Amino acid sequence: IVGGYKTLRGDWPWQASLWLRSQSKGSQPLCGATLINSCWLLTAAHCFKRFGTDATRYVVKLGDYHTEEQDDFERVLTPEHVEVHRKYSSESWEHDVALIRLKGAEGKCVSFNPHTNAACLPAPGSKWGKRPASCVITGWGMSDTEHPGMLLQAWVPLLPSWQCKKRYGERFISHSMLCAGSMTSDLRRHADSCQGDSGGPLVCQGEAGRWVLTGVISWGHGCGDPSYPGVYARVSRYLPWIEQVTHSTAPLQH
Ligand code: 4AZ
Repeated sequence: IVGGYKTLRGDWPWQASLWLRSQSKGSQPLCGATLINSCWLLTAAHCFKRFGTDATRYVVKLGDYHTEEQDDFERVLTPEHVEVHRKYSSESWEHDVALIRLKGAEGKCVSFNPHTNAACLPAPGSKWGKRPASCVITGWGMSDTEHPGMLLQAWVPLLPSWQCKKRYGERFISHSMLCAGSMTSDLRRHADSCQGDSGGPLVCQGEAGRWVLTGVISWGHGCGDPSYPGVYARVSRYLPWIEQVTHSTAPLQH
């Protein structure tokens, strides 16, 4: 996160991180992820591009705040299954979403506490009105602040698609993507997601102050450049897919 601020412990209880399991060097951080219920996390498909979708190669951390320190509520869990969207394209970055299932009995994998809780998914058919929504991105990715290892946050405005297409080109921004970030250059520090934040949440505050998982941090040209906003997978487009995968009664396989 660039142009952001440090969070407070427990502020974003759905924030998770995906690590590559490694015997020799300890685990290696790969991506952010978002807890969407007790057993499932939503992340980016491209997080599995390098090391594949064998769930046993990864670990998921929940309730974490400081990556370098042992936090009281931090939990390290082993995923049971990784489901990358069938139509994900590493060329176009289209459908950059994946689901991770945690180990545990049906519907009960992790218990919630003040530091671990699920984010709300958008209501089916819901759309943000004309008003710009207040949205926040969070992550442990590259930053320009002096808080190494701490979870950072930044407020980013959602942008109309045409504005984003004007910068990246019409054919690169699909209906399943959304763009966020300030495009004016009068701000001292531009808020944006960056390398290492991918897969993590863009949450927007809806009615009654509810935080809704609206985007999955996906891609962008550089970080914090006002000419190139961050691009996110539009979660509302994936509700049927999320429903289908998380409610599948078929036995899960690796
Ligand atoms: C990345 O490399 C990445 N500024 C994620 C988000 C953005 C750029 C790069 C958006 O994972």
